[in-house]
Amino acid sequence: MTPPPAPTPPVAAPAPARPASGWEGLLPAGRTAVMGVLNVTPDSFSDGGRFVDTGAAVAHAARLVAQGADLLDIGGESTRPGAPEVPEGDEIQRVVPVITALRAAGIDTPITIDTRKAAVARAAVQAGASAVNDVSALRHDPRMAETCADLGVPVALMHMRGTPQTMQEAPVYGSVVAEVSAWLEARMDAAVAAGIGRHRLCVDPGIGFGKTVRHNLLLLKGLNQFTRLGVPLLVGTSRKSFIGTLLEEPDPARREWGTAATVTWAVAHGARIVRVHQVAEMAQVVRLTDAIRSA
Ligand code: PMM
Repeated sequence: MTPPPAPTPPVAAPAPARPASGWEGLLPAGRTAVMGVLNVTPDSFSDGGRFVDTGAAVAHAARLVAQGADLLDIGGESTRPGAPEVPEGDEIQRVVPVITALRAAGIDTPITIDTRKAAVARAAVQAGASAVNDVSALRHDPRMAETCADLGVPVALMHMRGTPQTMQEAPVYGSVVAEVSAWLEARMDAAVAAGIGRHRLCVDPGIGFGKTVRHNLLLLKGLNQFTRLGVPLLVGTSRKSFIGTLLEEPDPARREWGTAATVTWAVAHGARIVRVHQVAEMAQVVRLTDAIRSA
């Protein structure tokens, strides 16, 4: 009688390879990334109406890349205080032709789609966007978290109190840094629970979103505390109204020196990505601050 075959020893399952699809795969190594803003909207607070036309938007995006943008953040819905919501079909019509044209022109700079809507995120990624920037941190659209998990792209989670319609109604915090940080941590947990790997997340304290001037200053002052969350930190101060208030400068386009101060501070205190309108100038600011930091 032939003996029964020896049981096969269990084969250790190979460790799953860590997908190279997180934020670090999109960002330049060893220096702070400059995210150039491209709003394809009629009403964003600082550049609204300038790039509604696809040709003008593509030309501006190409200019931002030539000036040193490491990422392009393209949005089709203004999130300025009180802005009305844009139907998703209109938002898709604004952003997808721009993304398609940029990719057709051979511009391969990573594009983040600035949207709160799952259908827009999906259409933008299908057209060539590389990541999703959601100012509602996946709260606005109940399908957003599962869509981002399914698309397998990096996601930026930004803090906002309420919605763009309500966020500036007398915001109150106990300790703004502690509260925003705990909130972002909870949103990270929700994203991970929805199937978005931690390496695919970055966080943003949401400067100007449901904050007074003092809250914005305290968030910047305490910025390095957000690095404890263990994911890249994105900071967007460019031309925002707290700079206008402090400098008594109503024209957003004339807030660049104030923006430069905040970008320097953000880079020195842990920002991995800075979101700016004036890329050529801010890329210089970032380069010098990086050089001092790493000397
Ligand atoms: N600010 C605006 C829009 N999107 N996204 C992130 N992650 N962080 C920001 O600070 C941010 C954003 C509003 O500014 P805009 O009207 O100039 O785009």
